[in-house]
Amino acid sequence: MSLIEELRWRGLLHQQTHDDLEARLAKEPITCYAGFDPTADSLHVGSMIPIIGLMHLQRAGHRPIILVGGGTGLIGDPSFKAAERALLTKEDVARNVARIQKQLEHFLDFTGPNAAVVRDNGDWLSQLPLIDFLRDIGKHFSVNAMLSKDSVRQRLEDRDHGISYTEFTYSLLQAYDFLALFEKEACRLQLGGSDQWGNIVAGIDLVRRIHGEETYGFTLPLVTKSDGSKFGKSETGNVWLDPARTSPYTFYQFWLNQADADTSRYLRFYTFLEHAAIEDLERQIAEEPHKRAAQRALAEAVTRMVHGDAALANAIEASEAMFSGDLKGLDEATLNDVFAEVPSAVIPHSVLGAGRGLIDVLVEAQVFPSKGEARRLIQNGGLYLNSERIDDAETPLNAASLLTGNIAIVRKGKKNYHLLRFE
Ligand code: 383
Repeated sequence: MSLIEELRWRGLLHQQTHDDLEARLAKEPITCYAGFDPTADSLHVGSMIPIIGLMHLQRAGHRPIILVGGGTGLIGDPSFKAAERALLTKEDVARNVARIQKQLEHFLDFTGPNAAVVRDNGDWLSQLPLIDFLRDIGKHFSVNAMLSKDSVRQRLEDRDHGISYTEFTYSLLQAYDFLALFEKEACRLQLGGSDQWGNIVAGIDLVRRIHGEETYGFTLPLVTKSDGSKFGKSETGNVWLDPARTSPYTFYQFWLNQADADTSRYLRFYTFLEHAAIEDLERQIAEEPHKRAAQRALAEAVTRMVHGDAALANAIEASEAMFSGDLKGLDEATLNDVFAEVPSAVIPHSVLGAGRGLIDVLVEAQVFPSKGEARRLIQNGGLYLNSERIDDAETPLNAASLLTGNIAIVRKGKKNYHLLRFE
């Protein structure tokens, strides 16, 4: 199977600029790039798609360039964005560049004949003299053509959410990047999400006008969900690659909880499992969906790729504990991870030796609005401390109430957790 056939099989090929891209890739190794703007200090699961594209290209012998937008991040890409973005400070952009560069480096191979390289477009964009830029680059762009691009249409039609001159220029900067990488690195292919089509074509046109040479582009799909809701959000917000923002446990759970209707697509997009293995999992979705083997395989593969084996093992262990309701045996770090997003209360450690009642302290820690409410839940058999049901409203609170370290976990009903930290 050719690389293009492989990408097509996986549903990763959305649009290509040239019909002979496949032949060009088969002929000899190509240098290719994808760009990432430092709009936040972490990438998220949506930004992984072009990274995966670069990984496929590198596995097929091509040379990937990761471009971080230290320059473009100071401007802001308006493509398909409903409103003007707030400008980031230069300090924030520099900090974000360092962080996302580190994340990106994790996915590619920086050794061998087709070693990946990282470039920062701040290195050339921040040096551009305005007059030269307008004369040498700007002359190749027709404002009339720019006004007709889908990516900015909404902003041009809606006067309330117009577009600044700053953002309108963005596409020229990305085009200039392709030119710079063509000249400096002999780069001839750019990939990106489908929202990047206009910017990619702008670069190809610029290289053609200035050098009379052909460069290529293709886009990958933007990931969507079958039920129409937005992909890449967990209950608590975006699913980030930074473990400090989205814990490996939450990350693993995000993939594990995908709907049957989406799982096959995501296996093809996000994993490097063999075709036969994916087809076998697809059969299992159809025949024994309750076993969720495909979701498990998906969650394992992606968590391993992003967070490594040890974090994956932890996430699986924690998931099993949460599923069975038996939290004993989880260590403090894992508990902090699993319950990172539940409400927590800090209680003075001395309370443990003060002979106080459990529900008394729970009201004080605002786990319950009143003792009456706590009693009612106990009567209904719905209050748990460290996975043990509490049957007696007079249960005392003491050192034996701790699960591990200085942590106790309260569960109200089926899955309403609170974390108590005794400090
Ligand atoms: C900057 C300079 C270049 C080439 C590309 C860029 C970044 C590009 C952009 N990309 C998005 C981003 O950074 O804004 N102008 O947030 C997203 N990407 C990837 C993918 C995606 C795109 O990082 O479709 C989703 O994640 O391309 O929206 O010379």
